[in-house]
Amino acid sequence: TSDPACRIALIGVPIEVGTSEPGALMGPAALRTAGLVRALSDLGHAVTDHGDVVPDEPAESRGLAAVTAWSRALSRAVLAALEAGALPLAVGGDHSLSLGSIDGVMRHCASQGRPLFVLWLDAHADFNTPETSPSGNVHGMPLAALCGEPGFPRLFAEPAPPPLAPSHVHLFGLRSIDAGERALVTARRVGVTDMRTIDEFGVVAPLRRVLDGVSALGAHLHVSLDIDFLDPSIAPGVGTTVPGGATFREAHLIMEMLHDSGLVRSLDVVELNPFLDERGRSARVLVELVASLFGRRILDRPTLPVEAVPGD
Ligand code: EXY
Ligand code: MN
Ligand code: MN
Ligand code: MN
Repeated sequence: TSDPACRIALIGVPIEVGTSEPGALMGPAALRTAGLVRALSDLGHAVTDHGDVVPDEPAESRGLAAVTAWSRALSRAVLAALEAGALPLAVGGDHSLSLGSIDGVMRHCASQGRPLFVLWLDAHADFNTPETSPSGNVHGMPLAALCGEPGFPRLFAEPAPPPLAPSHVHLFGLRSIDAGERALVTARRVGVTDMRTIDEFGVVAPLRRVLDGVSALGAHLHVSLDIDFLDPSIAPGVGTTVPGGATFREAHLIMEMLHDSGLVRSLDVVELNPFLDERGRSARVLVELVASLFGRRILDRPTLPVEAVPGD
């Protein structure tokens, strides 16, 4: 997203069957109401709002079968956007939508012979399997499924792309992980920058290392932004808040660094629950963060190099 203007395919995904807290299905509408399209077009981008995805079969109650109906339809929409040269922006809806968005991205990258790297901005690891999950909620499982862990029958349309390499996944902002997924994240050597690391080193050095790795790989960078990555004091509109999240400026700095890297080729914005929000506050924070990722700056001139900052 470093080029001054890009073509953005906005895809609404009003899914909430991956969670047990109703309300995330209103997420896409809330983000549109909060001015997402206008914020991006004001930056010079060509935004096409493709409306909301319709699941392949009528969504059953909850669980994997219901999520599969959504993710297969979303995968096709994301793949079509990438093949048309646009940057897919999938807005949810709960985090199980990433099964569809990243499946579509994986198919595109496989056709291009290009590695994929996933940056997962989230308080959680989302690396549970149906066996390890304490809740049975699929929104806590997408990365395990995408990385090929057993227990997810017929999730992806055949022929399924090769699974995501766990070493090409980086969890950023982690502060809540279950025992079963902790064992998997460790065993599979998934990249992690948890909140303790951010407390000690800030966001810049850890994120710079991740981006240098993505650049060295020549990879397509997919960013999956779960609103619960933010501290609940700035984004209360989510069903899975965890205290001690990223501050407003830490989150903007991450978005600005992602923009400046020019590596981001697809994006999910997930888990906004307007039913739990306060007068659209969280929706507006998300729109501002997405605008920073797509190039909104405080000043137009480039940031002064540190040595140029007048010292004493
Ligand atoms: N780890 C818990 C579970 O699997 O149920 C909580 C998961 C929350 C998932 C949200 C989307 O990030
Ligand atoms: Mn998540
Ligand atoms: Mn989360
Ligand atoms: Mn590799």
